[in-house]
Amino acid sequence: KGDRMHWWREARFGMFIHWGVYAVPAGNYNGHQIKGIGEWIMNFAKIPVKDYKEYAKGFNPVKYDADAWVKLAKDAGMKYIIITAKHHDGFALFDSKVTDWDIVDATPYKKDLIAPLAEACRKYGVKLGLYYSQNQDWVHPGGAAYWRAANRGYDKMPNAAKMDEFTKANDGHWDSLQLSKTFNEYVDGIAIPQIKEILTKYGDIAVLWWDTPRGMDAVTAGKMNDLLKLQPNIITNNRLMEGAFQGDTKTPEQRIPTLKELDGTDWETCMTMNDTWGYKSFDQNWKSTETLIRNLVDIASKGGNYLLNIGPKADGEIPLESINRLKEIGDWMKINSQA
Ligand code: FUL
Repeated sequence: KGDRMHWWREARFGMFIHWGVYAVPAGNYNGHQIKGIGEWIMNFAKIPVKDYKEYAKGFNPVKYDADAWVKLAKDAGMKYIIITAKHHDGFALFDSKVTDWDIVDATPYKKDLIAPLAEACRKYGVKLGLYYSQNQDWVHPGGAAYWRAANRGYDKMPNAAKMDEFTKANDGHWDSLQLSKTFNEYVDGIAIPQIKEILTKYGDIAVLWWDTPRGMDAVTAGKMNDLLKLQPNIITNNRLMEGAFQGDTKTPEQRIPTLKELDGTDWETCMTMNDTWGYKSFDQNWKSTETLIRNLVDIASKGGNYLLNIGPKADGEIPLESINRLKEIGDWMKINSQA
């Protein structure tokens, strides 16, 4: 484990990328600005599966420049990148053979987004990790959905109360399509084959970043965990299943642990630059570059890693506010690094 973790323990700084169809509504639905993290808009606003799928027609990242993205990360001093291969909305940024709900089959862009990123990462010597939402999937029937309390914006909509009732009665689901298969059917038909795909199609994968493990059972988690042998040096986090399969790293979210909380386990704080992971057109609550650098220093001094997020737009542009901050962090790195 020591050898496998070596690069990660030295890395200190990585880039998280939350990118998907949610960047199209960008926080807006039915004339409302939906409160909360943008990549949850489908769930928060209870958008029907059929309507949400329409957004994919507007996901056309013609300005996507994987080389420039990786260079931006590298110049900021980041040693690895983790991108959402599939988030809770079930949409795959890669060409998946087991579904049409992916970048190639559902969007006008029609090209795999992970392949060029993998290539650019190899070019610049940046490690590539993939985020995969193994449990929640709001589009593929049988995938899990979390119940979350009504969100301002959504609760003003005409049928919100009725929706709330349906959602509560159906384990967090709000569309009967989501209930047309069992969780096991989703696992065997979508999740397992997709995890195999992402672990075999793009060369070395440095990290598999699981998420939202509530309700995962040991048999399912075990099957998924077994697939990690496809990448012998891979590092995983503690979000495969609650109370089991703790992986290699703890994942404090949006917060930096105090020294007292640390128990020797490797850890990584993931954090947004504003208040959302996925792009929202109206979130302007940006942290200052000074705050971001202080966070990095705080985290590094306590032995952790800082996984700092960007939420690119549907056309492939990274918000200028994020680019500027990363450049300023890079300037600071140049002055302060030993190299
Ligand atoms: C959370 C997810 O539900 C968020 O959407 C985001 O991906 C964050 C990093 O992890 O638990």
